[in-house]
Amino acid sequence: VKRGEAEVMKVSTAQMSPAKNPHDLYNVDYLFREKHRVWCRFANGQWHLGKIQSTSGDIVCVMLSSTDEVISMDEIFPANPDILEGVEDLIQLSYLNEPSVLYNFRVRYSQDLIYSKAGPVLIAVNPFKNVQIYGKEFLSTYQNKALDAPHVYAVADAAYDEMMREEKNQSIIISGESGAGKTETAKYAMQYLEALGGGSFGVENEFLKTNCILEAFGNAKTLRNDNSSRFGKLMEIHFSAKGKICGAKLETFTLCQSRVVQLCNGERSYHVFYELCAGAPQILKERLKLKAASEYNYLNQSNCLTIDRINDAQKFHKLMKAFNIVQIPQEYQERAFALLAAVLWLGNVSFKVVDNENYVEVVADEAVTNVAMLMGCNAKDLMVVLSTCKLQAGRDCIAKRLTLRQATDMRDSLAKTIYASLFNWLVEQINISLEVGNSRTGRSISILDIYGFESYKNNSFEQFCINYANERLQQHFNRHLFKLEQEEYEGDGIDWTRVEFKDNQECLNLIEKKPIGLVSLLDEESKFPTATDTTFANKLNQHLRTNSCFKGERGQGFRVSHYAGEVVYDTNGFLEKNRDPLHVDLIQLLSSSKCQLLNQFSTKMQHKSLKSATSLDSMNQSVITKFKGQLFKLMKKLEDTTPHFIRCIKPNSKQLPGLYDENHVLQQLRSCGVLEIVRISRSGYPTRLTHQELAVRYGFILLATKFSQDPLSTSNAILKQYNLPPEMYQVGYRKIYLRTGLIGVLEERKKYVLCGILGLQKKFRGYQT
Ligand code: AOV
Ligand code: MG
Repeated sequence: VKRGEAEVMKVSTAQMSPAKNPHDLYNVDYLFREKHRVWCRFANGQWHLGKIQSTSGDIVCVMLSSTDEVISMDEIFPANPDILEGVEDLIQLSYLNEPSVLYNFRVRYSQDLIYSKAGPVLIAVNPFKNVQIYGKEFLSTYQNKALDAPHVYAVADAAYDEMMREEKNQSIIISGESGAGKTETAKYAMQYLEALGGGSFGVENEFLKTNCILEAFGNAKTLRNDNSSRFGKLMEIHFSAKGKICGAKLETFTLCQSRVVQLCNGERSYHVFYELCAGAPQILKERLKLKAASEYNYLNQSNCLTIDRINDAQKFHKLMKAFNIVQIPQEYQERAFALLAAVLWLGNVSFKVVDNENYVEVVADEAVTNVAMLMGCNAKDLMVVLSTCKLQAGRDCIAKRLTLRQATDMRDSLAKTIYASLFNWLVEQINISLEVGNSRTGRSISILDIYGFESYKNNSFEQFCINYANERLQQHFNRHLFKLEQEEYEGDGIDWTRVEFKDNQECLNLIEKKPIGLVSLLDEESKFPTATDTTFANKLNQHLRTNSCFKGERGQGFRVSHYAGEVVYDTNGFLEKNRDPLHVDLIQLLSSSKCQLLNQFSTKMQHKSLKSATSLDSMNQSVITKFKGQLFKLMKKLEDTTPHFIRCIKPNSKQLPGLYDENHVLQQLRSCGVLEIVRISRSGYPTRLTHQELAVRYGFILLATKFSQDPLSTSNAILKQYNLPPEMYQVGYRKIYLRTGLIGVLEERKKYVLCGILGLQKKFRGYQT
């Protein structure tokens, strides 16, 4: 095809038939007659604009303007007129199809318009650079409602208004794949609410600072995102009757612990370790026996110690400031840093084999003495705990030496336990400082930011948990945007053509179904001491084969078709990570420590292990079951709120500005059903009034005789009286449903009618006098 030449394409007219999408209102004849602009998909998957020249049978001749390549083409879609280029809401597009939507986002993205609407959902395309659309000026513009362009501020504003008006708890639910921009978006939402509701209680200064602490301890560089959240968080902000922030509550979900001890190449452990090594003042460094990050095995195993454009030392100073604002006492800050140093030194503890059965002893070097010093423990006790396990033999307790593998596991287990306890302790401290005074329901906004969907070459237990959480969240999204909406129309008997959407129930069944779902089978297998990752993989294959979202893989893998794409998991380590045993010896060691924090941690753990021992459900302690419980609790909480959805889109996988990878974007738009959402909202009825509400607000126009026993007929009569076009509303059994904008028309006409009546009354009174 030469530039500007007409190309004859073999396109079957069936492919272009309007039946492809009844809502697109396009018609092949019309397209051809009008020399319509169309999108043509080339073999490489890219879309190009062209103009239809003529048709003959199923052959269509299209003029292309942008390529010199020879291509074969097999699909065309109508393009929107120029005037609709880069619209704010996809609802405005005349032709709703993938290339048009992709193009619309591309046009906006190239102008730094990163936010758009897809009906009720805000779409945020990550700019990977600073865009001048935040800060004081924009905050006040949105507060004064002087601007209504799509923005995260507008979403926060709508949530706030609705909360104040309806006295109903709201939620802002942010989703998207890893690195798409959820955490940043959540911070901007918090910033807006802080500006709007700040003032009286002083808490608002604190809750933004909590992000700095949480990110230091809970975020890390992964291959997908330099600042990837490894935990989920729900920030619930409470407001007073006057709409001022009066407190906040932070809830966090499972932190990936294995990152503390084990890293993939090119990834980092939690930021705080590098920040501490780089930024601690000299005195602190000496006290904690700190060295450079490169000296620690836990940090230097992945060939990645720094992040481009990030100054870890500076970040450490910010962290210390945030600690002060959140009012964590100086002595506790130091204890926390000492424990971080202890974790680092633990990674350097080594073992030597002492007999020919591979049993080991701890090497008595600076690493182990430093750990003992930093933990406030006796060095000998520590060495015993790390290299032996206690066995009960009759009345006696004997110590059995551990093998190298067992001892390393024990050491890593201690490091992970300390780190996870420290993280939970920090969350508690933050909550104390944000404490909600006098909270009542109905006046809160919760912002949800979890770890995004992940798919790597090698996916393990962590990815499974993360993707499971995203699958649940996707269902919440589907329920609200597709299911509930359409069920209401259908249940109320109005004329409605169902819009199909990609339901993910089958995948959730695969994971959650009892007694044979992934979670149950994992728990069952974790109980067998002799089970291995291979027996687990076999078990899955044997029981789950019939689920269409599951496929066994050769070796010890399995494949799951998630809503956002297929992921191949490697069962290696699943059982061990799921068991996550609490070693009694470790708990004892912590309770013997002189460090108050470690004592607190051990008391908590003892409490937990006691609880699980007395619990009927012996698998109470399994990581995945706990995770599932947390997720269910979260979903229940969200169900009691009015949701506002934000979908973040990652425009490229290189984390680069200005790069818009169409295929990557398309895959994300498909996985969350953006086109379907727009279709539903376009043909849907966003305003709903019960018949009673309609009668109270607008019924005065009817003569008393027209009021019928049947509320449905009364509503029909009222609407007729206002002379509204019938295609703009529907009357259901319980409610009437109005298309976008119709409520405004009704209000206008009501005013007009009222003015008329008032005028008449005046006249009438004039005659009387
Ligand atoms: P995520 O939360 O969705 O990933 P982040 O919010 O951490 O993603 O965003 C990743 C990076 O994208 C940030 O560090 C910024 O550099 C950039 N970014 C995102 N949003 C914006 C914005 N509005 N303006 C400028 N830069 C932005 V994960 O936590 O990995 O699922 O687990
Ligand atoms: Mg994040």
